[in-house]
Amino acid sequence: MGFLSGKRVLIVGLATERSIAHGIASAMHREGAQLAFSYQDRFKDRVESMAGDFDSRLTFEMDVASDASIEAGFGHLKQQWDGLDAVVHAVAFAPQEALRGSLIDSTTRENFRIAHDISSYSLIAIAKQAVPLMKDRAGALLTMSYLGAVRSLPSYNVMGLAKASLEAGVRFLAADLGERGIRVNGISAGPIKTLAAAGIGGFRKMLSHVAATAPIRRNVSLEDVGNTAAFLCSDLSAGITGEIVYVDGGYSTVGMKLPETPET
Ligand code: 0WE
Repeated sequence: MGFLSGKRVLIVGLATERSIAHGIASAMHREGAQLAFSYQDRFKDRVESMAGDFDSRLTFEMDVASDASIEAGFGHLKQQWDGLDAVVHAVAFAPQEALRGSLIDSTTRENFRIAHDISSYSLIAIAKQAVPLMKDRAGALLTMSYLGAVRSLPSYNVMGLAKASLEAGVRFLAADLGERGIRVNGISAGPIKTLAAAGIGGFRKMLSHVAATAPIRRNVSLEDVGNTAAFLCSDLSAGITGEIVYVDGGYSTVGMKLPETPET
């Protein structure tokens, strides 16, 4: 029996087989969870097919930028499920032009608004709909963050500010929802080559720098993140809430590393 058997989990943010949401779905399916998936309109066919691989036929369109669409999505979910145990929020977006050059040059009032709306507010908007369905069910909310929330990094720019806001949201939601038995956590993953990362200049160099520097001397995999996500949505983590768990091979814990030089 898997450690998520009998749990009903909604996954928001599946787009391709390289999505972090796909790694999370695989681990949760392996541990016996029943899965539902929301998708962005353009990924409908792909998500329906991937859902099938996880024995799920519960898929629906949901645009996290629209309250009406989130309401409609949960309306659809409620027709099939009378309750919900966990939601995985694996969605982020900033306009492409915000993710290059310097913060001051690339950030506008509008791309700041969009980044914070899609990447941070959407967790709260989803929580509003999910919480009533978690009544009497030891619920869990999980989101995805990145080191740029707490450190400056090249090009991540306004997404760093949005992730800082998202991480604060995890703590405030955890405080709000704890008395209802709902836990709220985030995973701060090391860089992974997803569709969202594909268009980013210098991404390959970032991956090789992290692999060379991190204590585990490799990049993290979708499986690494998926296993931690499954744990954080399960009763195995009943004592953990308001937390950001780093799944980065220890990269963020290193203060300095010298290049490998042969000993003489
Ligand atoms: O959070 C992310 C990616 C988020 C993301 C990616 C895109 C690319 C396409 C948000 N919005 C967009 N908008 C687009 O138009 N990561 C942690 C991956 C990532 O993104 C970076 C990184 C890393 C790592 C952007 C710049 C520098 C490093």
